[in-house]
Amino acid sequence: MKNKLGWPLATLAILIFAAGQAVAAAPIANAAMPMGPPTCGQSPTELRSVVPSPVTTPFVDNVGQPAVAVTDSANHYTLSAHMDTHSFATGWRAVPTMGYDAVKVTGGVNTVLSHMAYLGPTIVTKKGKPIQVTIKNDLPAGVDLFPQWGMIPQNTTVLHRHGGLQPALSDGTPDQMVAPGGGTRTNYYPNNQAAAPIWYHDHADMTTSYNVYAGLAGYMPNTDTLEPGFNLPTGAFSKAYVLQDKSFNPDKSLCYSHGSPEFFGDTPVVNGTISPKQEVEARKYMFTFINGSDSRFYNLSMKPAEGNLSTIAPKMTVVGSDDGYLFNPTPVTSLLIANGERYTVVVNFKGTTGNWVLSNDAATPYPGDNNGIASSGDAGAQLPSLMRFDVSKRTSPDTSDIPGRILETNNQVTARETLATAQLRTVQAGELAPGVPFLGDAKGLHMFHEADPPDGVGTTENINLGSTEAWEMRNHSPDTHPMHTHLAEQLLVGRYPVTLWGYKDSKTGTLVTGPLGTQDPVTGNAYPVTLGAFQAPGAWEKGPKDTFVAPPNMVTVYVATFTIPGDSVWHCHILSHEDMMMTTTSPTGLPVISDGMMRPTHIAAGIPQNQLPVVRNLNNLDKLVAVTAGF
Ligand SMILES: [Cu+2]
Repeated sequence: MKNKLGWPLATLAILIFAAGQAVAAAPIANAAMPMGPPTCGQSPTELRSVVPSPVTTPFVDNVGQPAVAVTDSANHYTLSAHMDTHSFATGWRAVPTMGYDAVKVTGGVNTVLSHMAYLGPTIVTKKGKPIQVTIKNDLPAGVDLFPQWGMIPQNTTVLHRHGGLQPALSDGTPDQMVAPGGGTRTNYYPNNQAAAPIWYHDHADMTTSYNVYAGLAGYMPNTDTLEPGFNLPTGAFSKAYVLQDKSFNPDKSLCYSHGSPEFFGDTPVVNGTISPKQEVEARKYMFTFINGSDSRFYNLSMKPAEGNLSTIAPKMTVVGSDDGYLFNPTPVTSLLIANGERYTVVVNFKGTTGNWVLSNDAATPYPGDNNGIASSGDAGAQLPSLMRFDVSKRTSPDTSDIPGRILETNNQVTARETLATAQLRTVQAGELAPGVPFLGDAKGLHMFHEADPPDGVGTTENINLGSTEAWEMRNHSPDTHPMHTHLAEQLLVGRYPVTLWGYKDSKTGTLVTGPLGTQDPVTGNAYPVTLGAFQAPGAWEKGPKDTFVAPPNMVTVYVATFTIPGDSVWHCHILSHEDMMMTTTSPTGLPVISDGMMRPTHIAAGIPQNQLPVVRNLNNLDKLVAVTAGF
């Protein structure tokens, strides 16, 4: 989206509807909320913080690692989603947040086993060892942490395990809501999958962005018996970092102003601490980066801190992504990580001295108008420095390694090899009005809730159980969207640039073509009319994944075999896009409600797919993606 919104009132009228029908748990507009100038963070029309957060000296506090979750019975955890208070920096008072505690419940009373006032404890799972996790919603109903938001949340919660291959009923889809005031739901995780940096986070219908911002997210890596053989850095030399951006009120409490339709904070927070530092020895470390931000992409690199004259920069090698290890670990000098993505990176500080800043130069919103690099033209605030690594001498030999190849159970078949049997499905992303993104199928853009206007099409992604599908995501919106599919390990096939879009005029039947934004005015449908040459994935994004960077003016193709029956979702992982919960954003001040970039999936045996062509190979994919058969 652009920083200035020009909302046609007719469009607003389409988008505004009663929260009663299919969305009973949706938050309600806070009529008492004053519509004056914002008291913190973003304004309705500015993605930069118009009221900057209080400043703090960076790189003072040490970054922590989340507590490790303790079971309350054999192979069972209970996570209590609760309100708490947390200090984001030394000298800052503890302010209201949400977190998950691992608890044991006896007679309705929680005994805290692993405490987290913000974020959640780390649950380490093992391949072949199933666990159950009960989510207990100890949030109070109707208590609003962020009045700037203009909505009164219901404080329902959903526990979603992102990247896990679990039964659909244990997945944590937006409709699997748990009521506040002590409601529970138990999810079963079979852990029949390779070692992977899985994470968990809230997925409540239309309030995911609110709940994750408040703190409802945690790390849940799966391990297997192959992993120790890779000889990567482990133990104290392996760390996980949840990267987030926040805004704060003058009183140091969290500000969530939800500018439209993205949120960009002006303060970097890693594992719940503002601009922290990490002491490291001059050796190899394995870092898992989790983008737990609402809307911000990060383009990570290591830059010398002020005064550091060392000329040997720490070397970054990507060894893993969302759902497992890369077959070919790949050195990078910078690494783009979009919302919901995880990358596991070995950083070698050997030979370096002094302090190094984990830096970021990603545009906000991404990709902006400077090829993804932050520029003065960005609508959102920039965060050039996230945290600092302070290098000291090695205290013991570094016997870890970066293997030339990593042989895992889920990384030896390439995306191209899967095309032999894959069937091609078309999906698309576009905007129905400027700044109002939606997802759709080959025919047009749709809303999530079945009864919703304007089309009420229900589920369009009906998938035959056991089949392999390549999805071509036609993104004719101005933003890059991180596209996430639940319950499937996917691989990136590649991308095609689009130079001309088009649609068939419903009255004349003729083909209308034009640049980005050219689309059927009624359905929002757009076909790629002119395609550039196929672009192979970056070496770092060839591993097992579940979330893909889908740039504008591109057809991004990713492939998966769907092995889990049931109902789930695919969506954009910009949390404000999947929620599309905007209030203070429209010039009229009216609430705008719709899960804009959320779509259902239905996976079952025996669904005929004769309409989906078999891809066979890359040459044929070129032809199929270029086909304008719809005209
Ligand atoms: Cu999006």
